[in-house]
Amino acid sequence: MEGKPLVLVGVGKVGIGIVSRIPGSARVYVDTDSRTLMGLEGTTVFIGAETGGTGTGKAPRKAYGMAQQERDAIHAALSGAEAAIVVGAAGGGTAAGASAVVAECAKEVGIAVAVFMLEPLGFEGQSRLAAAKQYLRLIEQHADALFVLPGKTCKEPIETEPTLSQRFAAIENGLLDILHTFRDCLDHGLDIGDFRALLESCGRAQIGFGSAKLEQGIELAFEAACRRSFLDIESFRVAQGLSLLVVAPPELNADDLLRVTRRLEGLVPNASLDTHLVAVPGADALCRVLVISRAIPAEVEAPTPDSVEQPSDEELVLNGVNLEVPTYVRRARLRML
Ligand SMILES: Nc1nc2c(ncn2[C@@H]2O[C@H](COP(=O)(O)OP(=O)(O)OP(=O)(O)O)[C@@H](O)[C@H]2O)c(=O)[nH]1
Ligand SMILES: [Mg+2]
Repeated sequence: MEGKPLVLVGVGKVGIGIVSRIPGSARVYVDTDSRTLMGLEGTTVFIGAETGGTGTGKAPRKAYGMAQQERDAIHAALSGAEAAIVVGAAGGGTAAGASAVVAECAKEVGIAVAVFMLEPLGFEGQSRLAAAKQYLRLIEQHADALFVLPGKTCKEPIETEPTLSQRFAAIENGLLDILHTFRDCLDHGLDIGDFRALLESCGRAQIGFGSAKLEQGIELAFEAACRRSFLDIESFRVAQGLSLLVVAPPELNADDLLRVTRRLEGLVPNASLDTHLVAVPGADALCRVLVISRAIPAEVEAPTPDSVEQPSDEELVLNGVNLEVPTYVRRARLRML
């Protein structure tokens, strides 16, 4: 595992495409399709011999069975790491079916494991969504942390309907920001033990990423994490805990950080907040913030295009703080006081 404590695991074509864009990490690629495994830097695990190496044709059950046959290879690819982050698109047969097996194998070799699954988009149909949800429940049984990323993020332009490729790019870039930040946290001093403990406390969770220049202040990055990403701040209400990860230059103003943590604590008086600060030197470095809503009930899912309702002009006001309203949250007529 190249001596790296964190291993990124791409499962299926989309998961592999995303993980292959995070250089500097230990990477494992799992697929039933032999073509997507060609020319990758990292460890490949081919699980598709039974279907002739041509994928599953969107059949998670087949992928689940084939991954079970390759458990030894999956164990071998993961062993040596301390934590794994598994990435895939739940609308794909391979990602939906094999990710649960990968998560189970990770636990068997003693690794903390988080799974990031992209939800199918609304137009892919109810049966695809239902199959994805079924396998997400299976993944949840094995993974320490499960982040289901909605098919829409607020990074899309609000005034125009995005094209399909813009929508995919927004989702992928949002996830890449999160994965880069995790990697940088570990590369710059976050204890792997703390990272493991964080993942192990997540359960079903949501995550938001925001960034701002040092001179703009950490609060701006925090607000962006709450309004422009995969985080529905309604989940704060039901989360059993919140985590704040801050990656910033050492010149970060301590009072500004205190103000952010006070704001978060004010938002969730009944949930515990744990904060991790990682200082990264660099004159032009950004302040980056990850906000994680931990241990939320499964029924509080991040909104998807399917759940989008009539647009409304309501503003989101939380404990007197206007966080601006993400498009999808506004459309879901969310109002929190
Ligand atoms: N982010 C992103 N998602 C995509 C893209 N194309 C398709 N998707 C989504 O990904 C799902 C398909 O995932 P894949 O990774 O191709 O499937 P797979 O895991 O390889 O599974 P198989 O069905 O066995 O090929 C679709 O249901 C879409 O929701 C893309 O370019 N980017
Ligand atoms: Mg495929």
